[in-house]
Amino acid sequence: MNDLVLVTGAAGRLGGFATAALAAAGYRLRLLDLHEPEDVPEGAEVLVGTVTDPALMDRATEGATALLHYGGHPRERTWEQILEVNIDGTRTVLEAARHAGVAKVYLASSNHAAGFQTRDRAPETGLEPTCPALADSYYGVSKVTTEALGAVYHHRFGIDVLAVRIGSCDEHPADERSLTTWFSRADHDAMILAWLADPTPAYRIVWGISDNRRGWFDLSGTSIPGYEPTGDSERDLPDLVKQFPPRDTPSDDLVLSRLGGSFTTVELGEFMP
Ligand code: 15L
Repeated sequence: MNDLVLVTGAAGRLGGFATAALAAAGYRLRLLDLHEPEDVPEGAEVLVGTVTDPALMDRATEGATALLHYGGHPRERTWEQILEVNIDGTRTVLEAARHAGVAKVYLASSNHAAGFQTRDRAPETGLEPTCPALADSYYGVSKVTTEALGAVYHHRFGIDVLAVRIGSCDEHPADERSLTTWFSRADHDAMILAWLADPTPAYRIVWGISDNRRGWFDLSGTSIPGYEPTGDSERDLPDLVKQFPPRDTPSDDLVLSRLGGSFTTVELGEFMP
């Protein structure tokens, strides 16, 4: 395969998942992060630096047909940090993509763009991926902004943009909430590969959440041809299920009833490890 894919945040967990999946599928890769990723597939090019650097982003996007943008702070930080890296950095990435003619851009949004959505107010058919953004933190605001920037760059310049409201993409989640928001690595990888193979440019916001029995999300129209989530935390995470068996009635604990969990209760701007 000759397509060159740029992955920002390649040294992080999700960037690492994407890198491995893309390498296995035969894509040529360019990886960018603040430091070199631990596992660099043979032949992949590595760039070390920040997504806030326009010159580096121009260099990074040159010749790329697609880019997956995971770079940025992964949890709550001060407003200044979020503004510089997650918000302004994302604009810099999209601007470079536009200049370089990158056709497809995947944006790692997050459930925290809508973290104040609650289970009891979700429709019977589940909360839709395009439900109103109710950010739960400065981090959540940056994800709303990421989605908004993606819309601008799709509608103005025709870039195919997929914004994924990712739940909890962790191979070994440890808390009860993750049984609801879990996104299996297999589903994460399958979504990327199906999206890359879809030739029709669109602007889409989708859930990055598996088909969990405990979920309260509408996963019916994933809108990516060839992708259907197959993970189910109840089946795939038996140890966690043993620790947190199903409840007869849903908990009204804020961390469990609000989509964003502990992000809705942490002090605004406080460092979340
Ligand atoms: C996120 O957006 C974070 O990046 C990740 O670390 C998890 O906290 C996840 O959300 C989640 O809500 O579980």
